[in-house]
Amino acid sequence: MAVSVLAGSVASRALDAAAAQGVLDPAGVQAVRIHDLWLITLWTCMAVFAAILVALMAAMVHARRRARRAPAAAPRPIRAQRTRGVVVFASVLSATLLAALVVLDVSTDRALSRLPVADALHIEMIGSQWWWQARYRQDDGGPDFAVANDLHVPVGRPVVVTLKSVDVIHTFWVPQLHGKKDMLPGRSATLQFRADRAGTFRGECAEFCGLQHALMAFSVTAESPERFADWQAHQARPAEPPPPGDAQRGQALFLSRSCAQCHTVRGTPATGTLGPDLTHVASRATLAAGTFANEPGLLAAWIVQPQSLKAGSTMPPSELPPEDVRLLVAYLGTLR
Ligand code: HEC
Ligand SMILES: [Cu+2]
Repeated sequence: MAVSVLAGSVASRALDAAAAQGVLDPAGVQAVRIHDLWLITLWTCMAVFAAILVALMAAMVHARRRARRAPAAAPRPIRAQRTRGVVVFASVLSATLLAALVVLDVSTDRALSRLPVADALHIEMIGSQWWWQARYRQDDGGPDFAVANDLHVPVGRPVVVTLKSVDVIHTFWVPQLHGKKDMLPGRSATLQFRADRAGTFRGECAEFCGLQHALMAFSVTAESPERFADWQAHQARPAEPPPPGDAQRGQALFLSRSCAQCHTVRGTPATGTLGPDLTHVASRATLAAGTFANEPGLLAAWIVQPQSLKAGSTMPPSELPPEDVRLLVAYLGTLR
């Protein structure tokens, strides 16, 4: 109970603290284009709305004045003709503005798909209820590696993301980098983006996908090519063997319990694939798709009863004595 009360307050804030998400603050070429289109549409619609209000006011004032002057006078033919002229002009103007917006819309769409992708970084993003797996393909021949919910990309280099889903329809969306793209089970789609400035950008699933759709977030950290190369080299490495003591006993527990059947820790016999790759889990700022901050107390609560922090999560609760949970937390904490 205490844990579930706590969950409510940590859940919504965990990833907010680590990453920003704002459609009005684009950080990549494509997001800038989408933002521009949105601004043009907004200002056009506002101008049209204002013009309509002014015309409406004028008509009302006019009608009042006329009623006061000659209550029962029939409209004169000359006035009817002028009215027709105004209506025709307004209709043509509306049609022209709408057509112009359609043209801008189509040309923005075209420009979005024309990002040059030579020398792109390739990431395969797989959506599951309710978390993300990102598999990095290393072009220098290094081994592929997977991370969960925590992507890093180099600033200025295009990224090609292959989108897949293992269960239902999810939608990949990082508003500051690009628009939305669906992830359909049994199919794959691609999306290209380029981050043009450093920062951590929040992404989220934008298609209702079940109970924890709201707690299916991830982050994209754009950093200098050098820092990215360091990150990539680190993530690609297998886990260091834990130091003797609590961590080592925790590892033995991890491998003998159900954990290893669902989770992979590269460099150990744990090769499960139903849950996130935990090889470098301690390097992530948040856990369970942005649900809570990665700190020992919450991690322990998660291991005992994942549903207390994220109702419906597909990781089962474990009936472990507190001492075992403490050892597991000690071990996971060494997976930097
Ligand atoms: C039936 C498969 C299954 C078992 C067994 C299992 N897990 Fe998980 N685990 C998952 C799934 C699925 C997730 C992702 C849940 C989510 O984000 O909603 C997860 C998430 C996690 C995370 C958060 C990882 C991240 O980066 O967000 C940790 C840590 C974790 N599990 C540890 C454990 C430990 C320790 C055990 C053993 C006591 C264990 N798991 C047993 C499936 C499993
Ligand atoms: Cu989803």
